[in-house]
Amino acid sequence: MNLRHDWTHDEVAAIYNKPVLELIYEAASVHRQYNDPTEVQVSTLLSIKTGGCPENCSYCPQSAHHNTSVGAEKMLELEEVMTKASIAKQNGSTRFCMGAAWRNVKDNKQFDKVLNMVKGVNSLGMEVCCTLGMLSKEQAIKLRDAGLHAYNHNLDTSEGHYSEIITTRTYQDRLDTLDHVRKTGLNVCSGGIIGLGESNDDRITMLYTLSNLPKHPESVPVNALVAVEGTPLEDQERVSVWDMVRMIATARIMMPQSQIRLSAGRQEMPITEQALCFMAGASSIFAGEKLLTTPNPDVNQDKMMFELLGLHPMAAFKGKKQEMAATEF
Ligand code: SAM
Ligand code: DTB
Ligand code: SF4
Repeated sequence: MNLRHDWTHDEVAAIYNKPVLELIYEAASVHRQYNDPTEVQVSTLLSIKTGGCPENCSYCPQSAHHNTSVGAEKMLELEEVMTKASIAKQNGSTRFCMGAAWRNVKDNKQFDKVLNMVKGVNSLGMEVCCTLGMLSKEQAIKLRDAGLHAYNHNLDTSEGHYSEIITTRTYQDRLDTLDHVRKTGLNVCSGGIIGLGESNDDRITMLYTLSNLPKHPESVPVNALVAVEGTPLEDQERVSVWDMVRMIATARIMMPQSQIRLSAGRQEMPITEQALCFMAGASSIFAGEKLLTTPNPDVNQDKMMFELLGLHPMAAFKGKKQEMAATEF
């Protein structure tokens, strides 16, 4: 089916601003045309290198610029990562995403260690994802050859709002890394955060940018800000479920074959709110009691929610088939 890469800003705004129940209905219909709405891709996150990050992202508890309870830690050892990945697999996750609080990847021993972790987790039959900051094409190739399935690198907000949130890098830096990842043949995971003080127009512009990339990101995380004490955004109000629903539904309509991931913020959301997000086209979650550094619902809570809502976890590498179809743009 036809995937569009020529959405106009006005079209996106018209979708985002529809009466919310109409928007949910439309997104739910599109979701059913392209995907099995009872399947949810379950991914587990692990912070393999926590804290002390030189970047000044104002939402992030791991930035060395902010005084939070998250300190700089040493990189995890391979053994610990393998144990965590096996547990995640036993608990129904088919994707394992390793995060490092780095500005960018450097060609050093630490990167060699990450490459070994990628090999190890890949050997468990899980989809391996990494989020390590900026990346060159050569580094992306090394990750791909080690068995990486996807690379996460979020645009986070609109280009216009970016400098209000981060000043240690530019939006173009972000787009360049996404280009390196895409050209290497890796799957792209890229989305954003709402609740940073951005306007609706910033949200619309971010979705416009994501959907007009040469190929839609295979996964699009929609994070609600987790306001962490000690960060400049500590006093931001919790985002309303209707804002999450509008983001998810608009992303679903514009990028119908992508996994739209209901990401950070679930800890504060009752099942009724999460159900609205699934209805609006969310098709993936992060599972496990911790995201990178902040709490998330535990696996038993999610098992209960899946039972209640009639959802079930998606098999690994199912997205692969969808990607083949998605190349016909
Ligand atoms: N350092 C790498 C980078 O920034 O690309 C990778 C790790 S970074 C923590 C990954 C993503 O986590 C960020 O792009 C951001 O979208 C999300 N994130 C970080 N702190 C968050 C928070 N407090 N609330 C919601 N999302 C957050
Ligand atoms: C994404 O978009 N959200 C995840 C993952 N990609 C790496 C990270 C959320 C982090 C929330 C704050 C924390 O736990 O430190
Ligand atoms: Fe560093 Fe990533 Fe956090 Fe920004 S979001 S401070 S780059 S860990």
